[in-house]
Amino acid sequence: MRFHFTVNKDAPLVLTEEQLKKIFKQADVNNDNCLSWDEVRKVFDNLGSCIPGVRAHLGIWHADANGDGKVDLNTELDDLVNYARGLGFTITNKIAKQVTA
Ligand SMILES: [Ca+2]
Ligand SMILES: [Ca+2]
Repeated sequence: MRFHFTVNKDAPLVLTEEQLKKIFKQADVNNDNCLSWDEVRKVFDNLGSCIPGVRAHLGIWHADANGDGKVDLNTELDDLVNYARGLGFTITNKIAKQVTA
């Protein structure tokens, strides 16, 4: 089967909104339907950020509409995803199986 890409095939594949949503939803390890700083930090760490702790702070700051210091997966996730998308993370081997599963 052949796939056609409009982008240069050597260019890294930037994570889509849907893929980022999936990654963040899987990051809720204690299943409280919120992402804590630590849970967000792990995501940015897996995405290959050099400064995952700072990214987690900024991401939560962008998304935390009700100010409880966490990102609610039902109401606040979109803003966190938008923030992460703006950083242009690409699919690495480490996360490929996570987004294709
Ligand atoms: Ca959680
Ligand atoms: Ca919140």
